[in-house]
Amino acid sequence: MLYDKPQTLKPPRVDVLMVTPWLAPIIWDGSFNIDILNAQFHQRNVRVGITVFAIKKYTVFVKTFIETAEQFFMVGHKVNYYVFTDQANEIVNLTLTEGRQLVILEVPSYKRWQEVSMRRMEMIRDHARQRFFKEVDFLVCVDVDMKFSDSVGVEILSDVFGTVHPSYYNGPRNRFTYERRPRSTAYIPRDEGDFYYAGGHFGGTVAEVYKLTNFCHNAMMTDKEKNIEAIWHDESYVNKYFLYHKPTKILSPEYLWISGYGVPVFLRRRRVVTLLKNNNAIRNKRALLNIKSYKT
Ligand code: 4GW
Ligand code: MN
Repeated sequence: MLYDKPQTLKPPRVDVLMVTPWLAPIIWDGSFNIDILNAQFHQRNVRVGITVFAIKKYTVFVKTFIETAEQFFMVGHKVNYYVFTDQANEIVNLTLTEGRQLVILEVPSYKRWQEVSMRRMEMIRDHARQRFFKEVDFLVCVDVDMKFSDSVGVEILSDVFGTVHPSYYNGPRNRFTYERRPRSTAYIPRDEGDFYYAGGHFGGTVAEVYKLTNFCHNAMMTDKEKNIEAIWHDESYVNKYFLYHKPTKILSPEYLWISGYGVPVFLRRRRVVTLLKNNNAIRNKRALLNIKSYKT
């Protein structure tokens, strides 16, 4: 394989941070050569699982999610889609590329939406232990209300990775929306914190994702007994975990961008974008969800 030699005295980019103080790479366009990485991961015959939850009305997001993942997510590698849902019959049957399969996992629903979101940790943990470790090497855990719009490949894979939240990539740490009540296990003091990580995109090896989800679930249960729930639910516990168990790779906001935020110059690609939800239709109990109520 022919490619340009890396240059010791010439970093490919100087407009963004490309490595953390604990030497974890931060993944931006221009910071990696995907051909080299693909060759390395093909040699290892890597298998990737992507977990996504479609509970209650969120089943409506699955089609776009999988269709765009077929186009952009880990193209050329083995992929298992793990769709956790309370309504298996609502999941559309899509034709997938060779080497890729859809696994539907029936799970319970919860009454409060905060709990729907938070219980993902327990369910990922339990399935990691029961089956994921036999079937895949890495897990990528994402929200379902998003679509892929540019390539997301093996450059994201590492022992344990998190994603910089698109709303807080540039602020001071004391303004991050960490949990600030010392009573909560998710508490982070104002003078600590590296990044504000998004709850909607993290991953790693099955063993590391097991540790992360187990920590978060246990922390939530401790708080539940104390009648306290962290301000941003599962995201607050992910941030606490990553403060004291540093990620080995960090994804830039290219990997989770909010449609409607515009495109700052440093953002050369938008690989994953959130969908604009019609929050009334999707969140209102009585409203019948119209398939056109979200924009792609
Ligand atoms: C308010 O009424 C709701 S419902 C907030 C989240 C809800 C929800 C979330 C749901 O009813 N069903 C569901 O499957 N989820 C899952 O949790 C889904 O995978 C979703 O992407 C994830 C996080 O919720 P979210 O995407 O609505 O959270 P944000 O707006 O912070 O991205
Ligand atoms: Mn979301």
